[in-house]
Amino acid sequence: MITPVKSFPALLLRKGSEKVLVVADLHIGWEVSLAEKGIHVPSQTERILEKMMQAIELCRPTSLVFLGDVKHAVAKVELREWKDIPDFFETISRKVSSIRVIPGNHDGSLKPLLPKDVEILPSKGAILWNVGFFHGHAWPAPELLGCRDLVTAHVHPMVAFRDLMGFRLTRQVWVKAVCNCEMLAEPILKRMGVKTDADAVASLRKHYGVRAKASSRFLIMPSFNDFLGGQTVNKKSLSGKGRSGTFIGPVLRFGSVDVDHAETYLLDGTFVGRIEQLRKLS
Ligand SMILES: [Mn+2]
Repeated sequence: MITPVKSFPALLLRKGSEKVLVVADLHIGWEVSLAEKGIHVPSQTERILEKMMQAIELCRPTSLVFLGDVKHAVAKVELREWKDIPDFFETISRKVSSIRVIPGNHDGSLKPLLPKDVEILPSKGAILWNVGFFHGHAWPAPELLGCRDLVTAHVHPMVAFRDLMGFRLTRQVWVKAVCNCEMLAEPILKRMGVKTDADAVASLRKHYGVRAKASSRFLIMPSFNDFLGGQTVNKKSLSGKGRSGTFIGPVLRFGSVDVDHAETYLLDGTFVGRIEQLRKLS
């Protein structure tokens, strides 16, 4: 069973006595990269850690999964991250029995910053209890196309509203959509260097033993770090067939996710509306 944690950008998976807490897009060190541009924001690491401890306190998970972009600097390691990231993981590792990381596009050279017992899973994603998790910056592994539930991040989804005065309000949201995984068989096999027959779905079954689902539930997680910008999912320019190309991440760009009918929810669980309806308000 997967449930969003009320008022937190976090997901809880339960199976028997085991509980896995999933969070994404912490972007630790984001403010350091701003400082280089002359913009000074106090370090957010303390705040993120505090919020993380609150979520752990509330859910009491047995393990944690980070769904990508733990840190911010893409390839190199910023001086500050050398201290912040190990400290962060040392503190939370005392509260759970295991920590796993599915790397995102910002997680180059993350490994040396993590305690030894933190497991790094493939960046193509992983299946935990039949739920497929991948960060979203790259194509997922072929195996994930057979999952009834897919969870991704990377977009830092938000909705925007404009009032009569022209004031713009943005809020972080969960996006719940339907994904046609059959459509993804061809580009993913191609990416894997597998020659496909006319029927990519059949090729996927032949080469990987995976039956692609025609309608999987597709959940996009809000970023755990609320100090970041994100993609406004109800932007007018992201509407219409063939326009999904402006979404970030190959799966969303490919048009296999029904964005128009996707539902958005605030962190407290309030249903905001379907993306299609919300476009007139952006
Ligand atoms: Mn990302």
